[in-house]
Amino acid sequence: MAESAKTKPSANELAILGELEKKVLWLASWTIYHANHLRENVDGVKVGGHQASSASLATIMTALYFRALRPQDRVAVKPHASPIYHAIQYLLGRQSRQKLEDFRGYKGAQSYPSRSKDADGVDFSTGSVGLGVAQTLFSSLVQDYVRAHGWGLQRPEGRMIALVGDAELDEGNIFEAILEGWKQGLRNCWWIIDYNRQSLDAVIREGLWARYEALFKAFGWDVVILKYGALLQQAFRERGGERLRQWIDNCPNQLYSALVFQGGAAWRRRLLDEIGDQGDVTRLIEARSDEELARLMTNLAGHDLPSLIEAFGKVDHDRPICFICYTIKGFGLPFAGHKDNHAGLMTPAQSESLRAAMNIRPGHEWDKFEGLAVAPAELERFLERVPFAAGERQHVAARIEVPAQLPVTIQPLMSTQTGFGALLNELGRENSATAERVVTASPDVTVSTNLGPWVNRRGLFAREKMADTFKSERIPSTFNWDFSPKGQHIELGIAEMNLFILLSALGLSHAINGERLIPIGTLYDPFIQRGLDALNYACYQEARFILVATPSGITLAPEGGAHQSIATPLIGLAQDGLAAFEPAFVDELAAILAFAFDYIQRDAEGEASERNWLRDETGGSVYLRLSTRPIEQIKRAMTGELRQAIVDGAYWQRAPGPNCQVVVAYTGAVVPEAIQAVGLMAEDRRDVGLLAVTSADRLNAGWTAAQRARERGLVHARSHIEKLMADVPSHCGIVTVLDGHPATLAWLGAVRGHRVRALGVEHFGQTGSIPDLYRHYGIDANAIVAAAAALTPGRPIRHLKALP
Ligand SMILES: Cc1ncc(C[n+]2csc(CCOP(=O)(O)OP(=O)(O)O)c2C)c(N)n1
Ligand SMILES: [Mg+2]
Repeated sequence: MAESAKTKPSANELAILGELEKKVLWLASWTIYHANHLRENVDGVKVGGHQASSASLATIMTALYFRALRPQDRVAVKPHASPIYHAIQYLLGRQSRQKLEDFRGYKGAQSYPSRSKDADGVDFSTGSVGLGVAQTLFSSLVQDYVRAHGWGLQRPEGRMIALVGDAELDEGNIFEAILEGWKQGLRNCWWIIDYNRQSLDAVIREGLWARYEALFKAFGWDVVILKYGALLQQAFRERGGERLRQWIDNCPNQLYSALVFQGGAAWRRRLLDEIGDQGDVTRLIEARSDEELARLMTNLAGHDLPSLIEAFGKVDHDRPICFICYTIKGFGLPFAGHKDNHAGLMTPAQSESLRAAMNIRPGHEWDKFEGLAVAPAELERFLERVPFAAGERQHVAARIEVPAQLPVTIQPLMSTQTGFGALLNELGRENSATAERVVTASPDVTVSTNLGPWVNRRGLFAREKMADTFKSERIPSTFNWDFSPKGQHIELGIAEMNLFILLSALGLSHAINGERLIPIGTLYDPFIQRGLDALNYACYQEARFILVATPSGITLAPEGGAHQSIATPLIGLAQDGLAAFEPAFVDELAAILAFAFDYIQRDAEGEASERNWLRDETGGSVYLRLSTRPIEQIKRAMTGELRQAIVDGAYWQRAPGPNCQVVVAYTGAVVPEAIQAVGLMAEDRRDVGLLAVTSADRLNAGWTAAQRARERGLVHARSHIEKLMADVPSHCGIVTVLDGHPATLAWLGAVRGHRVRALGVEHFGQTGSIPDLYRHYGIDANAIVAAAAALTPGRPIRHLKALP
């Protein structure tokens, strides 16, 4: 058995870890050097950012991965430490040499650790700084959620750990997360700050550690400051040592960095100059060679294995901890400490001398144990017993059975937002597997996005019970706000970033906790843009969730321009990993939601299916753009065929006749205007068609994929939209309309070469009534008719009024 992380390491183990630390630094450096100097580099682009930044974390990651981490722990590694991560996985037999040789190249190890693109078990992707850090916090909350519901208790509780660059803490989303973590009773979360006092551009401000310390403590975290390594601590105990400690404690970051870069002789000059006393202090300095002095003065705790091992090993509680580890950016490399070192790359000569110092023979650079002082067999034995490597990194969770159809009572006049509330309310009544696994979350817009009825039924989640005082005081209220460990709604503060990162964590529960959830997050549509990078991040790491964004567009008329979204349909179209829908009717929404419950659980590899050319087998997350506008509902039977067409993205609400002159293609809440316009044109244009587009995103994706398939020789490939448009005569014009940016549907004309006039909203909204605003922005029935008249020859359309 591996020695427990809690026990003190033996001298032998320390010796082995020291050798591994050297090897990790070498392999990471060689990987970067190889990618820049040796691999055929066709585009001539050199990479910076990795070398110095990686070296900063080599010791900390050695201490963690080879000793402190347990199989159940999950880690977000600072983006630029990717080569260190891959080197460690290589030593553990979880990464191939080929991938290292191809680092940053096609199909090679990724520049920044990636759950989806790397093959060596990355727990959390990182890249956009700050997001991976917050992801660990929310993953801890999700672990608590899962266990509080009685799932996954057979597995030990893991720690969620982030390796954080000090400049990364400038990202506001981190602070939003800390505040939310405090509210939710965060546990089992470690943030290890690589306090190298350098960012990308330069050396950072003095004394930040004290701000961090105060801040983390204010939110209930333990703070552990790891500043000086064993050598320095020993020196401080010598005569004159106290004076040395005072000097180094007061040394400005810039000067310290500069001296690190300059080396032993510079340290000696400076120290003798400033604190030399011809007595104890001078003796302390002069007793050391230049090399020894440099080693002493750079012996920060973040590069001192025994200090790190001790600090990590002695944690015996589940409170969140922030470790502030003093490090040196580029430690062990020629440009250590230099303020410009972020993009620093070793020259051939520098690499050569590092190779010589590491005892590595030319041609043996990739050999795992080359140049190490411990016998390979002993290293092998050690690596085989590393606790971290004992478990599966990615769990596989069973699929949750979901119903093919969702019950809902459709009122004659109803908005999609009300429909959403009604659908979840119905679901909340049930005792089904689906209902059990649904978890909702909202950043202070639970009630205003219509989650209230669901929350009344299923309760709010908290690790500790908290009753609704209004209820116990018998004050009438529409909403029951009881918290308990069994609750199924996570109420967040207003920060939308937190919503998306929480969805990312909930949506990876199947892989991280081995327990699948069906996460549904709600927010106002315009505020997607507030959290967009976090949404992109969640999609990039293949988290699975349903995002319900409502209200949307200028249809939110009296609320005005600050709350009216314009660009979000384009986000829906362009965001990878997210299938976007904008239904107009509640029966469409019911079909889409049932599809979404299934779709978010799919993760089969596979090519696009030949039915609609969408990669439906691979699944993804779902975005529903909903509206508060009550719409007269159509009474119709939901056939299997209609259901499929809704999910594929469009259907003919009124099929175009053989001599069709105009097609109106609409999306979402503008359906009454589209229907009215078709009626107004009926006498003056032949066979007008009305195309209901429920997902511009999926229509577009299927069309693109089918074209690509044809170009590759699959001549019969046809996408859903191509099939729908097959019989529309070429002289026909298409007017597209939605409450959002017109480009969302403008591409429809390119499918079969029809002329298009795309209506939508391009400029900021304002207050008004729906008719006022639809008229002003040109998406009312009259504007549709005017567009059709301009697009298609024929007699004047009688009902057309002059445009405002
Ligand atoms: C959101 C975002 N903005 C900017 C960057 C570019 N960038 C990468 S690393 C970095 C700063 C690095 O400083 P630090 O976190 O202290 O890490 P170190 O390089 O010191 O290891 C920046 C600005 C990024 N990756 N993500
Ligand atoms: Mg830094």
